[in-house]
Amino acid sequence: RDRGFLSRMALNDNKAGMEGLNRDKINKIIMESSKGSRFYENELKKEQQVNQRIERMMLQKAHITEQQLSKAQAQVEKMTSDLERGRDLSRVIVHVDMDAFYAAVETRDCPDLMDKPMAVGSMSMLSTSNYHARKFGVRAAMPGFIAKKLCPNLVIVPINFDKYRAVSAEVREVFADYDPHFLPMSLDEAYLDISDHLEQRRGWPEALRTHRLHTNNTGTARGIAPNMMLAKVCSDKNKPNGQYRLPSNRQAVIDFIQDLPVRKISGIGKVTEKMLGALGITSCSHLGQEMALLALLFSETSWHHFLHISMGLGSTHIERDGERKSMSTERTFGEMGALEEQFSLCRELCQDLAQDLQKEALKGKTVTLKLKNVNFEVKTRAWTLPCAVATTEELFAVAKDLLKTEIDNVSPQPLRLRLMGNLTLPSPVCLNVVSHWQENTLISAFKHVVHNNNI
Ligand code: DCP
Ligand code: MG
Repeated sequence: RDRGFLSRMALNDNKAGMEGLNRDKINKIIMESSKGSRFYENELKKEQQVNQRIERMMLQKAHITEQQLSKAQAQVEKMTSDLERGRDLSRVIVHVDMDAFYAAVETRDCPDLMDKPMAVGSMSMLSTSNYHARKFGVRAAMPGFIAKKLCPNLVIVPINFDKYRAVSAEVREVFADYDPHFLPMSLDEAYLDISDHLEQRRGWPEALRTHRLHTNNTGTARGIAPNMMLAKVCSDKNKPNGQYRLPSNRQAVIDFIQDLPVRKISGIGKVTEKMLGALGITSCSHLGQEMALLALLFSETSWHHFLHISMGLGSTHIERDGERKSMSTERTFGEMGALEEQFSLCRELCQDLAQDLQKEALKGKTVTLKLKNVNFEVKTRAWTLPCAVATTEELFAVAKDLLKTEIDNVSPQPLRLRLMGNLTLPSPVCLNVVSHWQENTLISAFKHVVHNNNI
């Protein structure tokens, strides 16, 4: 799949609704439109770094002895049988993920969009696209101007975050009926443990067993499985508007995982996919077969993770309030104009963070602001307060100062990005407000990713 000399830039079709596309044609357009941009240059740099990592890994592999391999094999086998003994198939975990979330909300408000290829965002960046648009290769994190080349009839609707937040709140009310401790992962995604609910409803009369809310225009995919890792894969399987239930028995889990591409697993991104690919590993069953080698080449955390995946194991316990260590949400924005806009965005992130903190009755002491500059270099600035805070104003008071310091640091001239159509962007393209709960424990991270394709 890594054709073309810059595979990182190639269409990422690891997304529902993007199967069977003409990748070569789409990639040609993406490459031609991106070449020379800072984004492209940075991707090129990252690609070279990954290639070097792979070279080092292959060199290391060449020096592995039979003895090392059999020792590692014994270690893997021991761990496999320990993990097998701990396999828990008793929980029913649901992963819910809205279909084309922002696009679905916009379509609810403008039904004419239903049959048109459409995306939400701007000419500089798209946040998502509907399933029609995906057939053209148009997807989230792609600049709108490239999307327009792939699909000239694409309708681009500007982002309206307040609206998505309101829909999300409605949906979360429904989740709470099934699992009051559900774990929201982003506005459109959550894990629920419905085991207790299923137990309770056994005693309910038939009429009560249908939810009071009937379907609306917003499609939803659900994945039901014995653990979180599998449920996440299952919800993606029958997208859009589908459900997939993986039965709670060991054989079904093993069969399910066999031919599953590693990239389908949450946490395995394009870099890991490429490194594993270099070792001939593309499916989860390959992972299982090569565990000894992986134990020698990867860190302990990584190979333990791989082993869990290859056995179809995942978390069966959704972290409850208070034990919660981290939450994050990702938003893609295109343009940020003036300074005021950066500050108001910063405040918005603080507001999101405050809402989530308050929902879980948590507070944080350290506010971290993460910034990415035009050259895609990441900076993190943090400030620890004497006592824990939780409100928007408290968080913003700190985040604002951190942001201001960074903006002042690039003076006299604020860094400017050029964009298509002579749009001018200020420097930070990525904002991350993170709050820590107790010492060094991350409880909340707000990722705000803004790509810049300043052609
Ligand atoms: N989002 C974003 N930037 C990204 C990815 C997503 O701003 N790089 C936003 C827009 C999406 C929402 O988050 O509508 C949910 O993300 P998903 O990855 O679940 O994507 P969708 O819900 O749009 O599509 P799918 O049907 O594949 O779930
Ligand atoms: Mg979704």
